[in-house]
This record gives sequence, C-alpha cells and structure tokens, in this order.
Amino acid sequence: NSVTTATIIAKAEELNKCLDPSPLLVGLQTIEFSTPVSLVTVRKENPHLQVGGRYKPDDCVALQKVAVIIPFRNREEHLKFWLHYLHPFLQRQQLDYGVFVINQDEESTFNRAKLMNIGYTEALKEYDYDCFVFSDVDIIPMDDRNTYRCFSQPRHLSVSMDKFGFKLPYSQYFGGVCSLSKEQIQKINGFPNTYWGWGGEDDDIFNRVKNRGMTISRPNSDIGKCRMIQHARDKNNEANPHRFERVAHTKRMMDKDGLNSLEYKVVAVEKHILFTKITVDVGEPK
Ligand code: UDH
Ligand code: NGS
Repeated sequence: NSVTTATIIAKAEELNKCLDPSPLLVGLQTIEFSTPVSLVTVRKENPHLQVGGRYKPDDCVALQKVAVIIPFRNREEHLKFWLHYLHPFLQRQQLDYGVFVINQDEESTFNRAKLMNIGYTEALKEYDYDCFVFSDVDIIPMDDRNTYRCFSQPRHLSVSMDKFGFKLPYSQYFGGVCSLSKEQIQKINGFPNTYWGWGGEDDDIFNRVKNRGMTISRPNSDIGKCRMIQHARDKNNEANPHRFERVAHTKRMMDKDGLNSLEYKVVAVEKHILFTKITVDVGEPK
C-alpha cells in the first residue's frame, strides 16, 4: 500500500544521501573579473542544468533544497560573472538548487529587502525549498567549503570580503550573502519592506534574528573569503536618509512589516537555462 511505498522511498533516500562535506570540493580558488564571460559560454560550462537554473545531483539525494535569491536591477555584467562562478560552485556542493533573479521593474527607488521577501514567496510556489540563500549579484565566494546551505541558526556567508580587507567591517554586519531556513524566515516575519534606497536593511534583518532569540552562524574567515565586483553607485539607489531611525525601531516594527504585509505585482516570469528571472513591481515608498 501507499504508506509502505512512502516508507521504502524515504529509507532509500536516507541510504543514498549525499556526503557531508561533498567529496567534489576543491577549496580556495582564484576569482577574477578582467575577462568578461558570455551566457553562451556559461551554458556550455553547465550542461546538467534544468530550465530555470535548476540542478540536483543525479547520484545522491541532496542534503537540502536551496533557492538562491538575487535582488537585481540592471547588473547584467555582474550576473554573468555570478552565474559563471556560482553554478559550478553549487554543483560541487551537491545541492538541489534553483537560481531566482528578482528583477525590480521600472525606475522606482531600489528595495533590496522587499525583493528578498518576493524571492522567498515566489520560489516556494515552484518547489518545496527548505533553505534560502540571499546573495548580492556582485559577490563571489572564493572557497567552496563555504556551503551555500542553511544551518541551525541564520547564517552570514560573506564574512571575509576583499573590499573590507578580508574581515568583517563590524561584528553585527549581515550584508552581502546570508542563508535562512524556511522556519527561520517565518520566525522573523521575513524582511522589512520599508527600506527604500541604500543601507540599513541588512542591520534590520540582524536585529530581527536577535529579537527572536537566534544567533548568527558564520564560517571562519579563511573559508568565508569572497570578492566583490567593483562598481559605481547605481541610479535610484541613493543612501536612505531614514535608515538609522528605522534600524532603531526593528523591535516595534518587525511584527507588522514583513511577509505579513508584503504586496507586489509579478510583471513577467522568464525561464532561462541559467536562472529564473521574475520581474516585479514593488511600488513606491509610502
Ligand atoms: N542591486 C542591483 N541594482 C541596483 C542596486 C542594487 O541589482 O541598481 C542589487 C545587487 O544585487 C547588489 C545589491 O543590490 O549587489 C546591493 O546593492 P549595492 O551593490 O549597491 O550595495 P553596495 O553596498 O554598494 O555593494 C553601494 C554603493 C557603492 C558605491 C561605491 C563607489 N565606489
Ligand atoms: C552600514 C550600513 C549597512 C551596510 C554596511 C556596509 O553602515 O547597510 O554599512 O556598507 N548600515 C546603515 O547604513 C545603517 S558598505 O561598506 O558595503 O558600503 O551594509
């Protein structure tokens, strides 16, 4: 009967789990941005991808199902480097993963944390993901021992960035790349939707995690090394003048500003080989 079939399948999957750590890891690698890469090349480098930027190992059952969410607008060159380096990296980590580029439509002020909430919500409509990695498009990890998966506490992954001299800029820094399980995200009501423009939203997320009694997990600074692609300030992402005041009030705001107040419109969904691109209208600051 169906109960025994389910039990047998669960047992077989258990026996065939991928190893932790993955035997395919190579450790520290050089990362460089001097030679541009094309999407045609990246597609050739990754013949085992399924449409939408999906992958799962074919010889073992991945330990986690990971949705990688990239808040995005007008950074095509960075995205090519990201795909070039990260697809092979995630495959060496033997993850069952999908890549979601959440593209903010039009010219309105950029809203990174809201795009992250949207990525979480939209990815869950497609597959039973249990872990969410949120990555800036311009950050590339150097060492594949830095596993892009979830841990028993929310994890900060970009702990050792070249632009900060390979250390944390301050101990509460939670920007760049982080991972949270579905349960961890629900516990903090997702991310704030009310940070328009640059700065502070990552500190707000740090506060949410703390306020719910969780701690931040991190790799050590060798394994956590990463490079950022240098760039000029973007249009319509000026420093947010309200950021300090907002960060001071996370505790009061976090139960009413987050997944439970998220509103947006999906403008387009494009399934490419290398990624799923979801263009969204996030509205305007109130
Ligand atoms: N992002 C976009 N498009 C934008 C703005 C932001 O895709 O127009 C995304 C992207 O994933 C980026 C992330 O949001 O990596 C964070 O934004 P950011 O890279 O602007 O933040 P960062 O702190 O830089 O890296 C701030 C401006 C730096 C100016 C430095 C001049 N030397
Ligand atoms: C803090 C910002 C964070 C930002 C971090 C690093 O001051 O959002 O600097 O910025 N917090 C506030 O502004 C409240 S960086 O050096 O990458 O430009 O992530």
